[in-house]
Amino acid sequence: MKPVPPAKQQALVARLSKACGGAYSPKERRKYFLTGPQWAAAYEGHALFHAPTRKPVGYEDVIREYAKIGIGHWTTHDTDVIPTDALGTARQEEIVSGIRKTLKKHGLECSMVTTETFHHAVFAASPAAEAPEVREYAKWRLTNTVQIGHDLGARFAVYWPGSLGYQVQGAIEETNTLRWYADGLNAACDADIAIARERGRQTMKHCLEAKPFEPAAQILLPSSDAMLAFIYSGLLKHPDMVGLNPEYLHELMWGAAVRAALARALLCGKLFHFDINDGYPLKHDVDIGVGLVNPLDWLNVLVLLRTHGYEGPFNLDYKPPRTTSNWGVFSVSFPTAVDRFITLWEMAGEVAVDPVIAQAYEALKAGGGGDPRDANSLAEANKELLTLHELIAHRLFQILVGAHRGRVFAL
Ligand code: GLT
Ligand code: MN
Ligand code: MN
Repeated sequence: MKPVPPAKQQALVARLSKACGGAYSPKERRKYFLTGPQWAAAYEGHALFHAPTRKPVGYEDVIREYAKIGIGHWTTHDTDVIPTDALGTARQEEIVSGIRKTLKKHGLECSMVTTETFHHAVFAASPAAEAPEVREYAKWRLTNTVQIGHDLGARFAVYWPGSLGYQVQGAIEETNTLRWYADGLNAACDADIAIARERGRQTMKHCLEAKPFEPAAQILLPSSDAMLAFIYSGLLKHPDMVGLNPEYLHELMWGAAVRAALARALLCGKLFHFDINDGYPLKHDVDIGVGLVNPLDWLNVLVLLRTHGYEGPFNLDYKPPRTTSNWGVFSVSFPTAVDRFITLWEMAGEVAVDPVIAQAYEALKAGGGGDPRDANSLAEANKELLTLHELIAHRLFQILVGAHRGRVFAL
């Protein structure tokens, strides 16, 4: 094949993407509580060893393109859209009102706001730094974001603590740092209560997001479980307002069974929000599109969430790869991520009503009898029944590849 000239490349990608088929309509996509981050679509492909490969994209473009795709909700950091120096000024109000108009024009809602407490040099020692003035500033940033959230009608606020940790041992005293971090959250919840009362709105759900590595060498709240312990530590003034925003990859990164991590959050009633993406265990935060690495695991995760009636947002917190163009971000990356999610969600529904799986679970729960005081008799009584575990896993694989609907491979 001859080289494909740049002017013909979009048409080629569009043709092949159409040939893939299986796309849901924007109307169908809007039925799901899928939320699109400003920062995900605007990610320019840069990293420590990477120069940007894409041009900057503003919120007008992101919101318009999300609307076309059928992503009904938008999420943002304060500084994704408001320059740090303009925070809290009249310029902030102008920008927020511009966002409100753009959302309305395209029929989108802002579901979540979050504060950037990790990028700016002021947060080099984290938002819970030793210097009281830095912590004062961090508190102000969090409360300002809560106000922006109310201005935009958001129901969720997310907190990723960034550099809450250390590079060198002994540099910080962990208990102090955690207390100071809690002070920031307490200020945000207090502000929320006051603003909600004043405006006759509901308070927001405040969601902590853990990541085990990055950007510090050691992280003080590295997992969702650590955050649950923090919520129940007695340091929070309003623990009922605070829950979790687990991210699929952040749990996988430390080697967790993501489904088990989510189950623990569900049991505590703290699964408020969920960042969806994919990646690899024990690697850095590659934020690959949902379902591209671990589709079987994803199917299992969604079975759990469907079973427990999770109704919170699914936030598309991934990074379109550096190899995808600005055009590709909205024509290929986001629509295909959304469609993989919907397909997996539908498949999870099929698992829930699958007769083979249902009968296997039922039989396993009935058990094989035996004498509860005799280990050998119990093992013997359940021996054949337990083969069902492997059969269930095979059935899930069949559902993943469509074999349960009669798809065959050269039988
Ligand atoms: C940062 C992090 C994400 C979080 C964002 C929310 S910040 O990009 O890597 O996983 O969800 O603040
Ligand atoms: Mn995330
Ligand atoms: Mn991530």
